[in-house]
Amino acid sequence: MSGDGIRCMQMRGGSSKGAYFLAADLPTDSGERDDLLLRVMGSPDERQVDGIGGGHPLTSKVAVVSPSSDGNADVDFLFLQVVPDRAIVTDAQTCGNLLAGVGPFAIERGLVPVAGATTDVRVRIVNPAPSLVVATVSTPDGRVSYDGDTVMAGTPFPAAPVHLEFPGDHSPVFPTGRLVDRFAGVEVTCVHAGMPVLLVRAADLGVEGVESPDVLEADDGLRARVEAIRLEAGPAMGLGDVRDTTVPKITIVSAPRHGGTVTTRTFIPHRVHTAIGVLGAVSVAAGVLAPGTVASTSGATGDPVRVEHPSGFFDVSVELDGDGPDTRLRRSSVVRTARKLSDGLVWPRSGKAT
Ligand code: NQM
Repeated sequence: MSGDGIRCMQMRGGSSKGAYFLAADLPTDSGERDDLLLRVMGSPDERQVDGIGGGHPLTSKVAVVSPSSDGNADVDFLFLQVVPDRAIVTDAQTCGNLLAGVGPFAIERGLVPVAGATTDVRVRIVNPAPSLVVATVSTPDGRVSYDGDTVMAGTPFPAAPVHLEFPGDHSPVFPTGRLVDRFAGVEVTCVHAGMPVLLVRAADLGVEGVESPDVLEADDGLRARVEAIRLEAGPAMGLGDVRDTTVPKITIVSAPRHGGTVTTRTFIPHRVHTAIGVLGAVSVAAGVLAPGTVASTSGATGDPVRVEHPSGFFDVSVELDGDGPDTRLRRSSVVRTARKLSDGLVWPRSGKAT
């Protein structure tokens, strides 16, 4: 810590935005850390007006980065979702969008040396379960470059690419051991290829599947059905009572409209994503590729699966092993961009968050 301020870098990671900290700059006690982060971000308050959170789950995210004790990784990445309007900080999920900023942040903070025109940063995703990813960062002049031509739906301006390669841990991608379950009277595929996601056909929820996030969020009946499905599916996926957690997500699937593989609208889980999460998209892609799910698309290949979403599309490269309920993830990769927005000190409001 420095004075009363805390060292913090704000970055756009993929189509999301968050506060990046070195673990050494935060309290080691997780309760104290979470209380501090609520005050830094301005929660609990829908607008987060007294903090640096953006008043939406996609702009109220925290990355905590530290040197890794795992010989296969350079840094550890702990992701924390700070809920805007409630005093909740949850480590129940990771975030592939914030992950896109972890490599650049690790280089900027001197945790990983620049290796050449690009630098590979081996990241160990800590939560909810450890996994490895290699982030290839653009470092042309001995430092991180954020400038480039890579265009990514969900963010309006081009930037330098960050290539994310997930080796896959060969864990089963259908956590209930079935390709289709029935929850709250609706056929659902529960899939987990980095993010627990429930796939539901748009027609089974009485929607087209191309509605805007605002329209879907305003549909109280739909929201109630989605939540009823989620509450039944959570325990079946081994996630326990999911009333107060941000997983599983629910992705409404329907036929592609723009030449892609599938159309998606994703509840995360109460607001509707303006695009789609990274690992959320990888999970959707796994569900699309495996035959027999509610999202299976005949003829789809994993190179890439083009996931259409409210602001464009997201290409995911996926390879699966095995078949049926025993399908496993061999590898996946995506390209994202990230950008440093500010670097300095943040001042949390004083007192306790709750
Ligand atoms: O699925 C939002 C995001 C995410 C998560 C969410 C993400 C991922 O877009 O890997 O990136 O689903 O809560 O930031």
